[in-house]
Amino acid sequence: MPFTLSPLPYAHEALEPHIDTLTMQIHHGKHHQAYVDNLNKAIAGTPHENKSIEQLVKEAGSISAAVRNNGGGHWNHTFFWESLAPQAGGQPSGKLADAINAAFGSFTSFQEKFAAAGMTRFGSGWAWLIVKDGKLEICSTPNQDNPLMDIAEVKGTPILGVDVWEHAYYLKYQNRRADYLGAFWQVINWNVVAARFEKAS
Ligand code: MN3
Repeated sequence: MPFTLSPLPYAHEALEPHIDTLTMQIHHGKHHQAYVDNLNKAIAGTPHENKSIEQLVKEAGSISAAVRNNGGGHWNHTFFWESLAPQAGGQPSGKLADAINAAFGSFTSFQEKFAAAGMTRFGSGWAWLIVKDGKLEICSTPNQDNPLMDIAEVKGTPILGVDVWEHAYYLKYQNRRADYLGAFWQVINWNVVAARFEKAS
């Protein structure tokens, strides 16, 4: 099988109390595992077997719905786990902080706009901070789509993303997506986001 689920880069309970242990166990061990398993089934015996996950995602417009949804699910969740850390949060510094201030006016204004993108994504999807033409932008995508996909409404290089599917927050926050999005700021690994920004700029 070409794709495998990597272990989380921290313990399941490491993001407590912001993201609870049971949610992390089910989200990573069941949901993400299912995207990997279904992706492997969907590409078995096809020319897609030899492609990287990045290649598959970029070709989303010309691959089957099963490969698009599960390939997107695999890429998005891997990216999401790597964006988080215990004892994290706070604010970015350096060039990333400057770029956020230039694009959105202030860190607080960026937080408001990013949360609004997550809140207004109807149903399941993701909110993203991307680099597009050298500048930062906020956008959102439905289902397991992402801004790398050729079919994305707004295309760019993601440097931060938040999963707003109910499975990401329902056990702890129930219908309170806004509370989950508020807690998300406490677990962002800005070092990782800054490194992605450097690479994308
Ligand atoms: Mn998810």
